[in-house]
Amino acid sequence: MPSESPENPSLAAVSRWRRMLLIRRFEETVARLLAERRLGGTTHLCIGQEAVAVGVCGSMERRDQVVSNHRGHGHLLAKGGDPARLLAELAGRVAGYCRGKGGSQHVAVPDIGFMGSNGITGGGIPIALGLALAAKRAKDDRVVVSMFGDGACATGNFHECLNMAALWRVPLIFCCENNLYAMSHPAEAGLSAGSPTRWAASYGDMPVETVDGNDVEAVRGAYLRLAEKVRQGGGPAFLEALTYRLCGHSRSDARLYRTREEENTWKERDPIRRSGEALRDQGLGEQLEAMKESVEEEIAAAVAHAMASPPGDEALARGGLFAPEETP
Ligand SMILES: Cc1ncc(C[n+]2csc(CCOP(=O)(O)OP(=O)(O)O)c2C)c(N)n1
Repeated sequence: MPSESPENPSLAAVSRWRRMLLIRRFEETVARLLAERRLGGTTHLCIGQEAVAVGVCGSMERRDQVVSNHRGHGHLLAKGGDPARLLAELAGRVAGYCRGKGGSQHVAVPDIGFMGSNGITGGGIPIALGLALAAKRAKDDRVVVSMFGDGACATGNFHECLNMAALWRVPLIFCCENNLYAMSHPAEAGLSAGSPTRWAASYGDMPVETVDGNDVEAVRGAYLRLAEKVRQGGGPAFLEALTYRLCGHSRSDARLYRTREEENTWKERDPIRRSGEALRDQGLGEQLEAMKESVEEEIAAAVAHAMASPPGDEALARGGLFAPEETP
């Protein structure tokens, strides 16, 4: 994969396209493995929302930290995660990032600044606030990002944390992936302010941007603008990315709350297709074809690696529950 270099913006854009495709194929593979009962439980896929993951998490510095939500596979992979270790985690195998004990909803990779997915709607927001306060106290120029959906904006956590972040002026970017629904509940019926940004703008003088969340370059641009302000000590910022989940909320969702026509309108705006068309217009079609093949290979290798790893045993399940006692 070409490295992202400011001297070669086209290659960097191709690299972002590849990361989005990797996330899409990863999620499709998870859906298939669930259907084949090779994975257990359920999971929440981010098909259609890849441009937000890559535009935000893929634009963060390695030392920056992100706290994710229940729809977090794309966030982790965009932050530099390895699909093989994430898939092993989902499958409950010891080769997983948390030795298979975290699964989809509680996977964390602090080494790359992925500070955890979270099964509680809005549950990651206070964790991100705490990390941002720690960053401020440490006086480093780390930025923390909190990823959540429109549904999370109706929680107490959201409002308490926006208030405190504005008061304490911590280096935190609130990123709302507004995919128009919280499970089956339309965002317009759940947010009395009409939009999350109207609320956000009322907390201190927080800079707020709304961006087309299906345009990876636009998301990246908006994120970088806000990150610069935040890193320079300007206090928190708020980014709303308008997007759409092209799949069901979770495994058992028959999507009765929305029409197929609406879905088709959003399929036309598929972020991977859009970005691919723009890159082909720039004469980069050949590179994209090569990337497609390498993504298929990477995913096949991830499945082989994950499934070859053994599941944890009872000793593993009982271990790591308590911090080691400190000797005085
Ligand atoms: C406190 C809490 N209430 C309810 C749920 C059940 N639940 C799981 S996902 C979800 C919807 C979240 O919607 P949103 O924040 O918009 O994210 P999206 O699923 O659209 O990505 C709900 C209500 C939960 N996990 N936690």
